[in-house]
Amino acid sequence: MVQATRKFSRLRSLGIVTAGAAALYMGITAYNNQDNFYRSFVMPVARILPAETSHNLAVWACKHRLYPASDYTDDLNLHCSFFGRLISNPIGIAAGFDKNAEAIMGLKDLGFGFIEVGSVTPLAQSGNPKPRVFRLVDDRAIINRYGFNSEGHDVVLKRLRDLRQREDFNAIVGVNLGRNRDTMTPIGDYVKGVRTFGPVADYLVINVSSPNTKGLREMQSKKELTELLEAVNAARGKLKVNPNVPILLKLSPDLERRELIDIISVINNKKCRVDGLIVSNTTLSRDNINDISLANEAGGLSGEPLRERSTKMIAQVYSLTKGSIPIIGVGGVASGNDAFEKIEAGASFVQIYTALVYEGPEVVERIKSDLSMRLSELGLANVGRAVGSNYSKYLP
Ligand SMILES: Cc1cc2nc3c(=O)[nH]c(=O)nc-3n(C[C@H](O)[C@H](O)[C@H](O)COP(=O)(O)O)c2cc1C
Ligand SMILES: *[C@@H]1O[C@H](CO)[C@@H](O)[C@H](O)[C@H]1NC(C)=O
Ligand SMILES: *[C@@H]1O[C@H](CO)[C@@H](O)[C@H](O)[C@H]1NC(C)=O
Ligand SMILES: CC(=O)N[C@H]1CO[C@H](CO)[C@@H](O)[C@@H]1O
Repeated sequence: MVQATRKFSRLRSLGIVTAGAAALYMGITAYNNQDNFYRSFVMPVARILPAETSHNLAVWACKHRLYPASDYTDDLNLHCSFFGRLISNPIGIAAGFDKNAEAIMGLKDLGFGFIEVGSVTPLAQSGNPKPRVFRLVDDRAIINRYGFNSEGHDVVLKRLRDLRQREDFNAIVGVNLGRNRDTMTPIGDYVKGVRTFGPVADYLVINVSSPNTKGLREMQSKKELTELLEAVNAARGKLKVNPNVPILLKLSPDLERRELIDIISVINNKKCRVDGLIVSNTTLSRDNINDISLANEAGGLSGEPLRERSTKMIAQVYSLTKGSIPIIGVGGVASGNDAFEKIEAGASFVQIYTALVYEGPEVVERIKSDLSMRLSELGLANVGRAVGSNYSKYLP
């Protein structure tokens, strides 16, 4: 037993050293442009490590800009307007990768058109006990129950301010706002988030992710959402700097159609207006999972098993809003085709997270070039032309 433990711990430290070396090596091989380097070398090494350690290592590598900067030039057909700002492509990194805004420049190097950091909670909090992240490798999926570990507003605000001072800063950065676990004033936490990050963010995100236990509570939740959105809108209106910062609402893929209709009726109310919707967060469902040993882990599921569910929900939201509110589509996107499906279902922009873990940083370039080619083949001059172009295909 002791023997085995010692062996395991030696293996683990070896893994950490090797993966660290691999991260460094990636910087060195930048110029060799080795295609499957990540999939054939880094990923197998990283797999030895606990999922959270690899995540931290990946953030660390981005922070120190060890990944080779992408030399792919975004085709003109990918250029688009993002809430009034021009971005060179519609592919972003989803919330939860760079929770504390440490790796923005490195993520920009990978070729993302926009970057979402967070979720950030007002006070620092450590989240759930470990282990709390699980790789379902054969399913190309992740289950996480981080529980919103965050360094808190002050630390993240300082990082964003410092970043904006830099001469070479040119990224579009959204901040995903969280609430503290033990807060007595959830709405107050989001209001604080708006006040703190409104002036330094290109957009803000709040979540209505947690699906209700139906029935009685529905009226209640409609009222709560109204209060929340009125409060954050009012807080934004009072900002001296950036009072028009876009506010986006991130939705759970587990909402029922009736709940979706309720949410949309709330945001149609002028005082509760939001500028965009993010569809979707992780799911609590365990459909389409092969790895039954991990399927019972509590937490939100992301990656391939979430893909279709999220695309269908995008189509529903698009049809309910008649395309009047931009949608960021997220959930299981790992290829140009996956991104195109989200777009034809109604998304104006697309985010990824889990695919980065399985495919490596090169996936960003691959998604962009395949998407661009697809648009050309279809004779579409710009990605905007494809938005919602076939949403009914994804409706029930
Ligand atoms: C490890 C992990 C942590 C996440 N943390 C957050 C978070 O803090 N806030 C949030 O809004 N979404 C979070 N997400 C959800 C992602 O932003 C995204 O909505 C979801 O993973 C679906 O996209 P994907 O299938 O491309 O990963 C997290 C996802 C993962 C895998
Ligand atoms: C996302 O979904 C998970 C469960 O799937 C939930 O715990 C979490 O609060 C949701 N919201 C955000 C912002 O991640
Ligand atoms: C919608 O998708 C279907 C099935 O893939 C395809 O046959 C059809 O041409 C598409 N329509 C448009 C307008 O893109
Ligand atoms: C990050 C964060 O604050 N997530 C919250 C999303 O909304 C649900 C329901 O209000 C909360 O339980 C989560 O903590």
